[in-house]
Amino acid sequence: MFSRILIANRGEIALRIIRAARELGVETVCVYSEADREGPWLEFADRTICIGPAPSSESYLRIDRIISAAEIANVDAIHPGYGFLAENAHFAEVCRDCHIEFIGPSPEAMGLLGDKLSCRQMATRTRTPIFPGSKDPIKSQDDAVKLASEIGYPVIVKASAGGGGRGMRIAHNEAALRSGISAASKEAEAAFGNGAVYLEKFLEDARHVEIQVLGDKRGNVLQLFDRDCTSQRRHQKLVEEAPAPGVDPKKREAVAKSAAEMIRRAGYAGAATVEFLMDRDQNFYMLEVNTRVQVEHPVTEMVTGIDIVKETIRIAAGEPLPLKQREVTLRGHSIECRINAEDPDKGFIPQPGLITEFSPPGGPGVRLDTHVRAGYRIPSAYDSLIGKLIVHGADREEAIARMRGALKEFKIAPIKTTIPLHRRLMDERQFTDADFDIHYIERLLKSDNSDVAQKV
Ligand code: MV4
Repeated sequence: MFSRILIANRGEIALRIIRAARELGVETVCVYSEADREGPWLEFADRTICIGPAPSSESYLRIDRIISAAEIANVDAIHPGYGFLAENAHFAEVCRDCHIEFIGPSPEAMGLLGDKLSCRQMATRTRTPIFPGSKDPIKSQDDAVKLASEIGYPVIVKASAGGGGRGMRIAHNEAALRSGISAASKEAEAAFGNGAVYLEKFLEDARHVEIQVLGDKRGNVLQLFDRDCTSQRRHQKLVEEAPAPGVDPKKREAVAKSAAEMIRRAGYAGAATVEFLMDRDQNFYMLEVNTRVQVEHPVTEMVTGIDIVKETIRIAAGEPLPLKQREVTLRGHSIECRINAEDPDKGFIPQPGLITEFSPPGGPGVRLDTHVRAGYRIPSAYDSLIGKLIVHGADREEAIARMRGALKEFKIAPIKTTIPLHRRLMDERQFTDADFDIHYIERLLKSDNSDVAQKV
């Protein structure tokens, strides 16, 4: 096992990694920016090193500064968490060149699965279901028009190097397809330095279901079943749960098995998430693979009993996965609400500032992953996630009841948060019946605004 690791991240995930490392007897070194000087998580690290000013481009994204800190502190490995440099294959390569273990996949595996087209090819080889569409980048508008007429409109143009909803264009006809291709390609070239785009059949309403996978350095993989992340707004997830409600167990098993095989074939070590859309008839279509630990990993930990963050460290140190697939079983149901310092009544505008009151909830089956406490000032330079409230219950009904109670107890003041929105969601029939799709939250918020407009 490693003696010491560096955590190239901040906030709740930095604290989550500190906790995992501590249990493994591994020392932690946290790098931080000037805006995070008072970050409560830093108290729990064995050593802290300032790497620059507040903007992440001058601190958490600076490979040179992070590597310098790693050399100074003499660490064995770097954990990137999520966001920042977590999916940067160049960073993983620099770590390797510097003989520092990157806690995550090799740059090769990251490249293979991070590129959407090569990921689709990998899916084809392992019979993981995908949308009908391109095998290779679009060569010309005419070729794309021909393919679109084969698969049928609507279609979606996506950037091969993109992800998380950037660089996409929906086309309902030939004219829109032609302009969509050049727009998406230009955008992808500017954003990722790679203008390759491809075509898929577009599915209008669906649920977002993803499979958690772990791979070790000996070619073993485990699938840890699925999560539903359908409740989202503008590609920001609000609520996640495990297992995905209403999925047929045989279907779940088959999709998860194919997802795990994809990860194994990529020679992947670490935590990976294979994202799917699921239609009303429970047909799955692979969207992309996230090559990192995800924000919503706790719901999977709660239903499988596996500490995913601890495993990422063990795997990077060369240790084998602790279980066989048949020993991975699902127990109960878990739900996570993302608590953001944002005002949902004002278009989710961020609410940086001083927190004077912070009363966390408690009781059986309640977990709070947060770096926040009373007296903490939320900086404006980073994303507004201040914590994740996670519950576990014997079934979905009990989990929802627990979440309701925990949200009732949870008090944060004076800044606005997403807590009141979550309280409301837990009472919405569409949520409690899991009768939702990826546009559900936006529709719900829109109906509020039109009510207001009518009153005015
Ligand atoms: C799609 C799609 C419909 N059809 N692909 C959005 C983010 C990126 N991961 C892929 N995305 C989508 N791809 C096809 N062929 C709809 C979306 C999509 C979406 C997917 C998951 C969660 C939320 C979403 C919100 C809007 C669009």
